[in-house]
Amino acid sequence: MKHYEVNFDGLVGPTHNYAGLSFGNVASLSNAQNISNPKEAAKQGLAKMKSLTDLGLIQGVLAPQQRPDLAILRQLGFSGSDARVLEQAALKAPNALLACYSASSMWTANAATVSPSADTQDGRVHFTPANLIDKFHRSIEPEVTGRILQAVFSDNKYFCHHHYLPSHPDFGDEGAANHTRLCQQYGNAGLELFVFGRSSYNPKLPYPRQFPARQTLEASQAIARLHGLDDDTALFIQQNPDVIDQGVFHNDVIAVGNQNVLFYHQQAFLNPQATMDAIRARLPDMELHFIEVKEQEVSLSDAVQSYLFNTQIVTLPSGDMAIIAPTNCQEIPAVADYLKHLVEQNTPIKQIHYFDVKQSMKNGGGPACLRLRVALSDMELSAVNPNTLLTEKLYQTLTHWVDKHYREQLSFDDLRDPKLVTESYTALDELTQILKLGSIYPFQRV
Ligand code: SUG
Repeated sequence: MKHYEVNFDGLVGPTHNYAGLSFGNVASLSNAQNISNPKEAAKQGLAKMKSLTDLGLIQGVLAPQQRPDLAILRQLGFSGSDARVLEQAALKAPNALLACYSASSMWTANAATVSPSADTQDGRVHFTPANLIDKFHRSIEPEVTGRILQAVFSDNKYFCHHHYLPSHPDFGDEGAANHTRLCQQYGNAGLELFVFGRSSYNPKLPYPRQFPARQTLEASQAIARLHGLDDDTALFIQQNPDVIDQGVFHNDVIAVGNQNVLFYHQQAFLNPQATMDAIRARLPDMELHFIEVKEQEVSLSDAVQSYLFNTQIVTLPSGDMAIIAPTNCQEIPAVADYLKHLVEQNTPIKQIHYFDVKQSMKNGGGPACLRLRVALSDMELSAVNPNTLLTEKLYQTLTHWVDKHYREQLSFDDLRDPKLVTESYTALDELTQILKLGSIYPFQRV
C-alpha cells in the first residue's frame, strides 16, 4: 500500500479583506483597513496549489465559508432587508460587519486537527474541526467547516468526523496550526506533537502577559482522546509564552515538522531540551533531524516578519524534501541567507521554492497556514471526493471561476453594498457545483 501526504489548501473567498480582527497577530493589526485584492489573493493561492502538483504532489482544495454571514448580524439585533442590515451594522457595529465578511477560512491549518489512520485506535482518519473561540470572526467557522470536511471525506469506512470541542475558553482549539506529526514514512504510526499556549486547569504553568494563548492543553488532550491516540502517539508540549507575546499566535509561526525533520526556532518551546528528549524517547528507532535555528542566525522578530517557519516542508517523489516559502523570506537578508545555506547542510531538505502569497501574509497567513495536511493511504485517497483534488483542468476551471466572480479590490465601504452579497453567494453556489460538495452553505439549505 502506498501513502501520501495531501495538502488541502483553502480557496480564498470572494470577500477577502483587511479588518484588523486578530489581536496578537502583528500583520493583521498593522494592515487593518487597507484595501485588499480578492482576485489576486485567490490567484496567489491557486498558483501555489498548482505548483505543488507540478512538483509531483497531490493537492486538494477546500471551499471557503459563506460570507458575509448575515445571520450573525441578525442574531446581534440588526433587522430588515439585507441592505438595511448591512447599512445599520456598518454604522453601529463595524467590527461585527467586518467579522461577518471575513475570509479567514482560507487558513485551513486552523480548520481542524487530523490524525492519520496509522496513529488511531480504530484505523480510520480522524477529523475534529477547530472551535476557534479566541476570535469572534473565526468562532463562526466550525459548523460549516465540519460540513465541508464531510463533503470531501464522506466515507465513514475510512473517515471519522467529530464535533468541534465545547465553545468555551477552557477548550480553545486552533486546529492543526498547533499540531505536527513526526513519522518515518507517512504510512507508519507517528508521534503527534500537540503544542499548547496555556492550561485552563493548571495555574502553575506560565502564561503570556500581553497577547492571548489561543490553544489550551485541555483542548489538545480532548482531541487526542477523541482520535484514539495514546501515550506512544501523542505528546503535549508547551509553547514558550514569551514568543506568543512577540506575535507567535500559533505554533506554526515558529516551528514546522515533516517525517523525521523538526525545524524550529531556539525560542519556540518553553523547555526545548526536555521536549527534544521526550521526542527522542518516543521515537527511539528514528534518525531524527532537529533543525534548531539560533537567535543569532535569525532573530525571532525576523522569523515573525518573514514567516520562515510558516513554510511547508514537503517530501518530493524523489524522497528529498523541499521547503515551500513565502517570497517575504527572500526580502530579509538573514532569512534568505539562512535558507540558502540550509540546503547545503546534512539534512533531507534539498530545495527551496518561493511563492508570492502576500495577500494572505498581510493578514498573518503564510504558505503553511493556507493548507491542512491529510496523510492518506491509496485506498483512503480513492475514497476522497475526487472533484476536490487539483488537476490541470480543475486549476483552469477555478481560475476562470475567480476571474468571473471576484472583485479586484475591497475596502470597508464596499462591505455595505448588497450587490457584494449576491456576487459572493452566486460564486459560492457555482463552486459547490464545481467541487460537487452538495448544499453545504446556509443559503442553500433554506
Ligand atoms: O487567525 N488572521 C488569521 C491568520 C491565521 C494564520 N494561521 C496559522 N498560523 N495557521 C488569524 O489570526 C486576520 C483577519 C483580519 O484581520 O482581517 C486573521 O484572521
